[in-house]
Amino acid sequence: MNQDQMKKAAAEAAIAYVEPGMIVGVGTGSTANHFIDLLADLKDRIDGTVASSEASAQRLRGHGIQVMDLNTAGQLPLYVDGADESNHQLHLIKGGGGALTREKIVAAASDRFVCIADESKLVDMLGAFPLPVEVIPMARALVARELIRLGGQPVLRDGFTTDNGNVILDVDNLQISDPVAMEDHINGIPGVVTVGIFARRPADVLILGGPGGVKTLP
Ligand code: ABF
Repeated sequence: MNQDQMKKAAAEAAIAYVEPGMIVGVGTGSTANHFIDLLADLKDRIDGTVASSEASAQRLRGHGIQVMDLNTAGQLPLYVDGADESNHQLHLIKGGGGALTREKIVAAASDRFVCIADESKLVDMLGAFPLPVEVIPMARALVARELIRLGGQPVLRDGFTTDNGNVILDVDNLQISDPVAMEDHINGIPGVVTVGIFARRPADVLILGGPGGVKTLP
């Protein structure tokens, strides 16, 4: 079973959380794309979706699935999305796909956040994956200096603009031993829109696809 097959297996398992009449929050990335493609079979049984990126919105609409504005949808019962890393407390690193801000918004608006990933994403300590930080363009250098003071090595994601018109710094070399504290600290830097640590609002369920099938945490 290759990595993509493991991602698909996790997405298939997440479909079980979709109930008739739901408005479903939908994430971004290749694992979320498997979920979107599977959701197409249920499009007449759900009331719609809220997408965490323009890319996911386009994919959903391509299947004929209704995409709603979050302000119209209100509180959501379910959000399904991938991640770049998860620790055993279901604190996540997200944003490799550049959609971290809207992902964090939709996760915050959801009663249950089901994270889907291949087993390689489960780590003991977050930080091997470069931490994405969405930044207001004028504050790029200011934020970079503060991240360096934290021990990080920030790199501007070249040629990338987020759906919100901002830039992303990918920060290497951070030892994220206390994800909540690091999330709060980076969030407090003027010019930071979103840090890709999902610890204040972790996943509620983590479904990991592996060679022997799927494993669900906790
Ligand atoms: C998205 O899923 C991003 O937050 C994260 O970077 C990405 C993981 O990508 P993939 O599912 O392609 O491994 O939610």
